[in-house]
Amino acid sequence: MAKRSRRLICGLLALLWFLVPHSADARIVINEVMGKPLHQSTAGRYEFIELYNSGNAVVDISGYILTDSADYADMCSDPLPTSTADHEGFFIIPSGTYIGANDYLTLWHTAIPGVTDNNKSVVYSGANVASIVINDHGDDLHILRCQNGTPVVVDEFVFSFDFNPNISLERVSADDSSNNMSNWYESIKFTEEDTEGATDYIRG
Ligand SMILES: [Ca+2]
Ligand SMILES: [Ca+2]
Repeated sequence: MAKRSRRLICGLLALLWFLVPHSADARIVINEVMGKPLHQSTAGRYEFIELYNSGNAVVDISGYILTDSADYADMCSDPLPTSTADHEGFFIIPSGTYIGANDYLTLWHTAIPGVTDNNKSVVYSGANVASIVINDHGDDLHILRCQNGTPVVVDEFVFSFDFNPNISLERVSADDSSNNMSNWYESIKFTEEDTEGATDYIRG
């Protein structure tokens, strides 16, 4: 190939890199964590993890993995591991799951009629080796995507924190580090007593 053609192709590829939105630049962060829903914390019921896309393009998160295991190095292998060393869980986000630009998606432990049955909610049941349960005193939460069979961390929140009942942790800034505890505050949106039907969940 002539030198000039090679230069032209390289130039076009570089231009494409800047013009086409690519997932490596997408900014998906863990935005809110409900670790201790009232009365249900040890079973995990009603726990949720909210994701936020702070980028300007829709992001396809199909196939991304949510896990509360620190043992995720082999999680993208085929077949997926049948157990993790620390007996924590994982969940493969179903195909056709997208987060719009500057939009949110909530991953829920439990299906709640009227709350989780919409296209901005996904219930993490089924394809996980053990149910994901957020420890009431902190946990490991990782959002991974698989690249050539290797997990790439999209975002992670590894924290030690004593949850107050029915009070979630909300992120302050999408740009600051997830693992900086001063980037989180306790939400007061969930102080209403939860009921079994959880119809009093206030989202925002
Ligand atoms: Ca919990
Ligand atoms: Ca856990």
